[in-house]
Amino acid sequence: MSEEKKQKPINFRDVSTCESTIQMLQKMADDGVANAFQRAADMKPCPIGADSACCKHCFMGPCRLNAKDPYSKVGVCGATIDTIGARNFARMVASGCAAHTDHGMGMVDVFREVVRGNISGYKIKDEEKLRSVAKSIDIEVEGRTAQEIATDLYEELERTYTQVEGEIPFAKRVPPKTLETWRKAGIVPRGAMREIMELMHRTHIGVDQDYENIVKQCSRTALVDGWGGSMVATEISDILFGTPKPVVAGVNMGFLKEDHVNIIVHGHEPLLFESMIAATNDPAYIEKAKAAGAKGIQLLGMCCSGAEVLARHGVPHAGNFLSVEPVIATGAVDAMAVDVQCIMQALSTVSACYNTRFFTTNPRCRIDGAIHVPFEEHHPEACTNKIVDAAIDRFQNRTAKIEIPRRKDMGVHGFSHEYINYMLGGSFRASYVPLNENIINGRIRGVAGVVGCTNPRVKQDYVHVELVKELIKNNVLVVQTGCSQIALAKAGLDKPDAAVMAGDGLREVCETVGMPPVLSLGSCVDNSRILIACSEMVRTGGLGDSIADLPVAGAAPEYMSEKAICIGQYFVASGVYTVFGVTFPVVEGTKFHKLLFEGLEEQGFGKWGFALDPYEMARMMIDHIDKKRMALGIMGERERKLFSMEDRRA
Ligand code: SF4
Ligand code: MSK
Repeated sequence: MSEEKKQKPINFRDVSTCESTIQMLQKMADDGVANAFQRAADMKPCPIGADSACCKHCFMGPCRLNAKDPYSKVGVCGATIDTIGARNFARMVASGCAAHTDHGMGMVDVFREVVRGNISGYKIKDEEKLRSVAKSIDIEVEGRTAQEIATDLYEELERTYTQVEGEIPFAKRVPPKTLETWRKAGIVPRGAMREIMELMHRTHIGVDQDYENIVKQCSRTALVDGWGGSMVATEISDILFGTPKPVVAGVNMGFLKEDHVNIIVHGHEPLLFESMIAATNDPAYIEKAKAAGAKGIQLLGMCCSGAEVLARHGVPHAGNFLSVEPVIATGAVDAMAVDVQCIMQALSTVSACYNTRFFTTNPRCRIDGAIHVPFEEHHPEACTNKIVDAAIDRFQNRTAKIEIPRRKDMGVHGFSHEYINYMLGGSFRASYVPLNENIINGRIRGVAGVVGCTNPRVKQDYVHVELVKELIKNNVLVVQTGCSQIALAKAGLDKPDAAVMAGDGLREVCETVGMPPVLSLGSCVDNSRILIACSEMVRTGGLGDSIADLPVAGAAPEYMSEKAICIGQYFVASGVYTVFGVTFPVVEGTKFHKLLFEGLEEQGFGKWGFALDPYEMARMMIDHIDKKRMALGIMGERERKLFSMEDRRA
């Protein structure tokens, strides 16, 4: 339970702004249970690794270069800091892309079996979405049955993963000028397997040793994630489980109920969660829970699994990545079931400390100490029934002391790129015209995507929340995914009345439409919704010919995963200025760094940025938006409102 070695004392208020997490961190400390914040304080990050100045791609090394004097040395094979940096970065992109595309390919597998009638537990729920996705890639829809269209669609979308030559299907959704830039650079993705394989090959010892050439394959691989694997995952999930529409839903640990059997699902794929919803609503199980002395069964989500069902069904969300260990310390979690990605190994230990039944369900993700119950789409109930049974049993035999933080935050979630149409245009003239018009007339200065994880190397939620407040104050409409949106939901910014915190122009638009200034779009794979929204803005007109012309910017201020690096690279390659916080894994002052932070923009793409301070990050994003407005000739006279120190204190 406790860690024997001496721990660095930490003040929990210095590491998180989430009141519930802070309360539970205190409880964990009192109970002698370790947590990620404490481990981060005790683990000094290796500076050479953090800067990517170390290569271990062969056994003549590992070779460590000096980040302070990067050109003073080369590796044993002669690799320069630019080659080493680019190869390390490329492998992060490959890993992130593999995670999302494996998820997406799994969704196509399920979709195919549903269409063929081999899986009966799921069905096509959103036929309108099926037709619109098919139409977007030139599949004939007129006069055809859903079955016929769906058959063509899964066959076509499989190419996203397996195709060896040609362009991926969703390349058809890319604005022509953006696509032309990709074609000129030779980076239109073929298929995910091919791109990841080639990137891994090229970063092997003795292959691609030209950082500019490596970056091209980085972009190609990242693009097959954003416009491929992730986009397919989002679209198939919408077709099978419904396209999200705004729903009032709750976030925070206060949604755990002491007198209920509490089950949390954590991870990324929607399948396990959708089946858990069915199991926990089964009258037989509700009766069983009651017979065990509970008032019912409370299902909650965490991380991106939670974000998927928060958006689609309004299932309450218990917290983002760094709250996953603390929530178990409530003692009220009877079972936690996980699938893939962002599952800390320590959850197994923490669960054991509080007698929470901890289940892995995916063959790709097994954890020492967890109970493994395989989830099979053909018989999902075989898995979910075991989890619910175990949760009821644990409820009946609870031994852990229960302390549930009281905080509950209600807000509006589930904005899809389709809904943005209806919301701004109304059902009779649904389109992006009103959004573009409001950008052109200056009420909305631009659009920012603020996304990504939380990371114990920075104060949890703080950078997300301060950055977003600063952006909306400056009339920048914010769209969100992943753990970031949960941070903002806890801060109350995803409610329509948060419009009072926005600048006058954005506030007027929000109040007219009745929308919040911060729109939650879903999970990490749903960043693809932001790409489609950008395409729609270009297609609608008045804001340039390519995504690179748009007054938009992106940020992942507290990221921690390689998936985030891949997401960042696909936004950059699509034309978006993308600013990351925490640390940037490339040595500053190198040619490779200069290419990412300046050179790519000169070639017609977006570019990377880095800042730790949320206000500096906001300034960089707003400056970029203004630069684009200036180039479009829509700058106009406007006064920038940055918070004074006094405002911030207040
Ligand atoms: Fe060193 Fe080159 Fe081997 Fe990397 S590939 S470990 S730089 S010798
Ligand atoms: S869950 S990738 S911590 S956003 Fe997608 Fe959150 Fe980051 Fe995982």
